[in-house]
Amino acid sequence: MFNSKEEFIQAFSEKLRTTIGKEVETATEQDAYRSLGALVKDHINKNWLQTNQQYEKEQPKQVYYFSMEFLIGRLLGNNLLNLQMLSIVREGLTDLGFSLADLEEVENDAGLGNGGLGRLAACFLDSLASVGLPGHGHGIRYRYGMFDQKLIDGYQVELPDPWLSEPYVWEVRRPEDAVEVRFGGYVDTGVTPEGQLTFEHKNYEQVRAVPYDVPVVGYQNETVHTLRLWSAEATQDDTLALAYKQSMSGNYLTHKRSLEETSDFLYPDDSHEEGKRLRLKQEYFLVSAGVQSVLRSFERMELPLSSFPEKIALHINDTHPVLVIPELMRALIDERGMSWEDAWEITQSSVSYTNHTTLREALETWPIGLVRELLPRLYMIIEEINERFCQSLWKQGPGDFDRIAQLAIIADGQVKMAHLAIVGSHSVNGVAKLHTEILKSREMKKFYDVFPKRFTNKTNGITHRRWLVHTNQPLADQITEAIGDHWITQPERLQDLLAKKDDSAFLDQLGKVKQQNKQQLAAFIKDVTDITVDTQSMFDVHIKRLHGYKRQLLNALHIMYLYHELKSNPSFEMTPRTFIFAAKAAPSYYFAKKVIKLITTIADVVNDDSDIQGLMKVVFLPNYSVSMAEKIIPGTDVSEQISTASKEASGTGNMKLMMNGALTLGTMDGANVEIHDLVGDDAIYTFGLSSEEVLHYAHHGGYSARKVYDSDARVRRTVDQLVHYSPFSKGSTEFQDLYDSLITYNDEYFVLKDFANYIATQQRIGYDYLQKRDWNMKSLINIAHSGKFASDLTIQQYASQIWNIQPVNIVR
Ligand code: 26V
Repeated sequence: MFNSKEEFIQAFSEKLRTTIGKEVETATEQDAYRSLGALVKDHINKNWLQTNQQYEKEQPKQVYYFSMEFLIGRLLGNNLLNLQMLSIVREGLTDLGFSLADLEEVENDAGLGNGGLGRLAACFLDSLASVGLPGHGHGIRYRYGMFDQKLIDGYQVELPDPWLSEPYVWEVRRPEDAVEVRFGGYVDTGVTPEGQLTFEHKNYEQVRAVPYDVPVVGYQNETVHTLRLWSAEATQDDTLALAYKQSMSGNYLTHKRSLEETSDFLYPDDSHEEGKRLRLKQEYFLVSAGVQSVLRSFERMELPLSSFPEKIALHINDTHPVLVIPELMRALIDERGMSWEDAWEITQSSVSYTNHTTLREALETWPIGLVRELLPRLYMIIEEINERFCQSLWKQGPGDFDRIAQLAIIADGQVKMAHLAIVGSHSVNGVAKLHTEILKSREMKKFYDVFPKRFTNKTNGITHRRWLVHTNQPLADQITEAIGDHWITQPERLQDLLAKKDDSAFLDQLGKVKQQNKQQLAAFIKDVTDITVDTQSMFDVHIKRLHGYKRQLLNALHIMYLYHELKSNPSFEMTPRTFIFAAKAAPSYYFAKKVIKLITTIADVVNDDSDIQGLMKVVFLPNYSVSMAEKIIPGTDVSEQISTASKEASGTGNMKLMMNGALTLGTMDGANVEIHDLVGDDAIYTFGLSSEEVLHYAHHGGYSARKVYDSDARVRRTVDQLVHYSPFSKGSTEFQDLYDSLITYNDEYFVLKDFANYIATQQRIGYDYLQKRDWNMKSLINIAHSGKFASDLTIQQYASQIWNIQPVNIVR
């Protein structure tokens, strides 16, 4: 480590010479970024090696977190923070004429995820390393991550995200740990002379899985864990290559491409399960490579297989990696000669599963034919698991065919991945209290009745180091000045801030920090969109994936309503507002894309209208990403968390915004409920139907959007602007389908039902915003309670209640 700025400058200049072959004077920002990355990596490597050696020697139980998504974003700043190198590096670079902030911008975001589920995985890895709990990630090294979103004429257009176009400084390719993954072919069943069944997989196609390891650096400890990202390559089988050359000449390249294609793209849709063959191939690719790799490290310990669950926990992030269950069974039975019963015992006691959604259309099911064709041996194993499970159900309730049909893993021509996950694991958890209750009492009730002890809640969390210490340094400094820095390693200590609740000077300062952050955000907005916003106005922020249930449409309709009032009602009073949106829509999600077009249209109309100047601006920031979130969140006043109650499993943006002093305007959904319980009625703005009411309507009917439309003039006036001649529709049919979704198709997400309530709550929040001292006090109450949502705490609950792993102190 560097003890001084001078030492750093010397090491950095030397790195520039040895890696890039340049002197500081001629180095570009790209050069400087790469040398700095390499320098930081040198330091990481020592701890990485040490961590691995100590784990090999002490053999603690370790968790492997399997996830199709790790939305890690940029690593430079976070790694510097965790290595305690931030200030020396910042100052040294400044002396050399570089700015650390600018170098951070050089790094491409690793956008290997869609949204909350992928970001959660990244936060969990950070926390595991930072609290010293032995745990690593297994994921896919997609050649193209989440698509780049461009706006053309206000419409979303998707472009590929070539994040690997520059060398990725953090990864290490480890060809020596490559494994083969097999697809297709058929299974030859035989019997040994001793009467044991054998299964031989034949005529398969083989893909080589090569791991690229990314270090996960703990906060100011010596721990460095591994995020192992698998990349697909054509197998290095020379005989295959030769055969192709001789018999089918040109086809070898096509064949090679088709194998490598496996890890090309992240599927950018997290709302509609499509049953695509390549997606299933990706899932098995991750699972098979990961399970082989875990078994290799286990076998290096030279312990009996029966102790596998004492040394290893396998966690699956949603059902996407659920094939871990049959794959481990296959490895134990076919390749290690174990009995079904023993293999089942090991598998079930090692695997645990998190459910992240109750939306029917997002639940994974795969057509039997596809699974059987692509994964013939795994299909046999799934059939056997299903058979045995259905038999056990029969024993509990003979003759209850309905129940068995509803719980079966294979039914209606489909393999139901959630059923496989519940049956094949020892733990099923939801991601917020409300979500877990809905799983237990409704969506998974029948399973809960069979396995009551298996279900638990683990409310999501976020790493406060990235989302507060790193991205909001002014606020972090103010907190530390007031209560010391213990909160950085013990986030629940943020509660000590409550002592400052009535301290005017402190509250004042909190307001100043927010103001400073808003100015930075305004500069960013200007830079990206050329829109000038008023930093004295209330910054109202709605940032997340675009989904019907997240109700960006409700927010948009409210802006249309305000605009109409401002234009037509001279006595209408309103706190000046800046509405900020950022959201990507799945490329095939027609409705979501229309909502983007509506928001960008509203922005064009409102921002151009001289009557409205000083009162309202609307901004849609294109290409939302982790690094963009880091810029928006510190400057937010109001956090929009307005999902249809019962639909948002947890939310994590709500936690990040709260932690940065924004007040939540939200429904009683997901973790909003827990935010409400913590901060109390006065420091959150809740509105709308309860989850019970929504679920009641969903099951029993009785909601008529048209009745709301007919009876509420404000609803009618606003909704009509979508289709009648208005500044937004300009007489076109552009928004006819949005209108139809509300009126003709009865408003699936209860937008109109909650509209009046939303207007009233927005009015109240606008008024309260002007009471600066009170507002700052509410902001402080939110920050003080946000430590509850630090992922360090969440991960400790997973560790003690699900994985049974203990912390290890790495010493150098
Ligand atoms: C589903 C699918 C299905 C089609 C293929 C691609 C794909 C990719 C992801 C998903 C999962 C959607 C579930 C999800 O992201 N849930 C979110 O999880 C967050 C972390 O627990 C939680 O905060 C959000 O409320 C929840 O919506």
